[in-house]
Amino acid sequence: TLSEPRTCSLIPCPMTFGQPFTGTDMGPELLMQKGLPSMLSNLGWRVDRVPEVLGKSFGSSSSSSPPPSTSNAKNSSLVGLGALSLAKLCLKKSSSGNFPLTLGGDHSISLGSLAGVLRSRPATGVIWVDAHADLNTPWISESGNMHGMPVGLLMEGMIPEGKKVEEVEGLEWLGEGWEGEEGWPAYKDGEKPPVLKPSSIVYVGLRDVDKEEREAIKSLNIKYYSMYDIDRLGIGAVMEKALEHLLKDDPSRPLHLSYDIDAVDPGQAPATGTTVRGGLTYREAHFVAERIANSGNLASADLVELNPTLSDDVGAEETVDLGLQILTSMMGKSII
Ligand code: Z70
Ligand code: MN
Ligand code: MN
Ligand code: MN
Repeated sequence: TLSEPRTCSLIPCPMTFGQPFTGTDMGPELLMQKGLPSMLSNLGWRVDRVPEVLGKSFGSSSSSSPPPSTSNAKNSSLVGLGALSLAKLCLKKSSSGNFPLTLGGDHSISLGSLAGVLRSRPATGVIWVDAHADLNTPWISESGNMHGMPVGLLMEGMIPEGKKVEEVEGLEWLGEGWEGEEGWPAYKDGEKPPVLKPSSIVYVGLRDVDKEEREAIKSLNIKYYSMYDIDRLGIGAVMEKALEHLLKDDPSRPLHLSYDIDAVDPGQAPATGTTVRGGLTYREAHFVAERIANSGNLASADLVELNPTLSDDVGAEETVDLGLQILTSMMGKSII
């Protein structure tokens, strides 16, 4: 007899405040309109449609501008509030055994999705598919854009001596002294705030990494497969090595896939905020998702940085369609 259908919690999170462009909030609606829920049901998933995380009162990028920044973490109160809302949802949905699938929005939201799944499943390993390392912190970022910080803010060893992540406005919920609120309780009975170990992440697709990020990747010995490595080894060998790195000590470890559409070559994915030439081909982009799905370990995921306003209509449609195909691939669609 077939196993029970699993439940995918589809979570639209149209955040834009982690980067400079409007339009990044249109991703979730376009993916939903194009039929993502029924595509997932056709793959055998029960679909739990979660209402949009940020809500209309959140401050849409078109109608209001965010308060001025007080540190080198631009819009940190809004980014932090959005990430906390998403963290609560991901904590709740993953705790009840669901697969939280977050639709961005810019990549700052992964601070929330990752914090949420790490809190309920601390053993989670992460595959970060991106042109960028997103390993900055407010203390080293050259841009101050928080979509470049979701990994850095959660990574053990990235917060400088004498600094604390909870001192960043909006990120109080990541500090040991957090008093707790509905959906995101205080840390007690020895529980520590969610944190990611350097050995628990693998990068795939890197090709635009800042100097301080590069130094941190080397000094923390973080596993990465850049576009150079993909050219040298082929995407097949890269994915075997990436999975081996994360699963060698615990073959049943849950995995989180954070997929930034800018990992894909701008020829296939032009509608995103930061295009970098020389990215994943159309097939490589699919294969990454297919191979991770095939591991049987994938337990949560994000797809981020679609921005249909940053290209012509054809490019926007191609990018959204590619996003849908990557999503169905990671959720188990196979070619044959
Ligand atoms: C740079 C920064 C980034 C995405 C750009 C770029 C980060 N390292 N991430 N586009 N998706 O500003 O921190
Ligand atoms: Mn990114
Ligand atoms: Mn990126
Ligand atoms: Mn730079």
